[in-house]
Amino acid sequence: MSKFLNAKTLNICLCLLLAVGLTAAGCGTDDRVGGGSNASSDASADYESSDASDDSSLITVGFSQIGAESDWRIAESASIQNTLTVENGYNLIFENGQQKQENQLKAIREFVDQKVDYIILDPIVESGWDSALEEARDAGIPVIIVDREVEVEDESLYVSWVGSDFYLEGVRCTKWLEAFLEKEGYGDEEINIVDIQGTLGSSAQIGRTKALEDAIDTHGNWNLLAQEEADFVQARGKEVTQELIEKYGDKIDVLYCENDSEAYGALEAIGEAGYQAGYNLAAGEIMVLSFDAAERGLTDTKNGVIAVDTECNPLYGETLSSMIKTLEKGGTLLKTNYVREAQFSAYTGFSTVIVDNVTYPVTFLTDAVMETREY
Ligand code: GYE
Repeated sequence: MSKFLNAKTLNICLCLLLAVGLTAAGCGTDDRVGGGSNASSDASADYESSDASDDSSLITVGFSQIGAESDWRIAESASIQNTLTVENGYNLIFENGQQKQENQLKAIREFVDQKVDYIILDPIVESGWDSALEEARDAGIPVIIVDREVEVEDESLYVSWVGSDFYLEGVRCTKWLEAFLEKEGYGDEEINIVDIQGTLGSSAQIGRTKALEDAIDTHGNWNLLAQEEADFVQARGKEVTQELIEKYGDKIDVLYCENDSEAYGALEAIGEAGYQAGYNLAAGEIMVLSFDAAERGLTDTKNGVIAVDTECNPLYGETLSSMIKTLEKGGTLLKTNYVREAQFSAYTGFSTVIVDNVTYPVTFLTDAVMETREY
């Protein structure tokens, strides 16, 4: 953005979608800030693998989790571990994949050997699951996919998927950026954007990256300076941002971080390099965009150092429990279930973004809003 270079040198509502009654926090509104208990303390739960108990009246569920790479992931694990409890009628076997698909494949095979009643899989990447899921299907074990998606030849390998529309999240973010630039008179300026990507091949990365690339294609004045993978991890987010600042320095206008943890790292790197994160592009501030809306991400958003945080909701515990209960009663689930999500900013210039003729709220972040958050 030439003009700025100088300055810088200075909740899909699941209840609608599942065929037999489900509950999901936030149903009925796109803005999930309205209710629920504060689950942030759940994040202290133990995420180590756990073993099956012998009580045969319990429903045994094997959950293959990706790892613990981000606040989001920790909140998701806590939600599932705190819901699929013995008191609620479950015997949960939790396997932490430590960020490796091979560990997740091994976990699925172990669940099959253990003859669990259900398998829940949160897949690190989309491809490579066919044979392990075939083994589960051959053993008659229903598989529910959560959060990220799988790309399989035969869709009957899993019963149902519930997760986010990652492309829509990305589009909501880029629409916010477009509206901001327009509103602040930067609409015709050159805008240099850097994409700090999540784990390559994961649904969250694929959808969010594609949304940015599509927006860049339709905005002649938006330039994609670089795309670097940071694996959804804070430390990598920091390293990658340091390298990018060294390489592009004053040129960077916008950092599109594909999750909050990367944004935390990016903010550290920005500060250490002597830059400021914020909205004032003309004064040389770097605008940080993020996804997840975890507690710290929203605090940073309230303070204006993350410009907009597009929610990705990790609280799947109740939803998964409802899905399993539906299957237990002989009910059926829709194959594809999107959760509804919100978007947050401390910028007051506008309060909605429009995507494909649908109007989505952008929630102005206040302390009162923060208090209603569950993760
Ligand atoms: O955005 C990120 C996490 O798959 C939606 O994975 C999830 C993503 C989330 O590590 O923080």
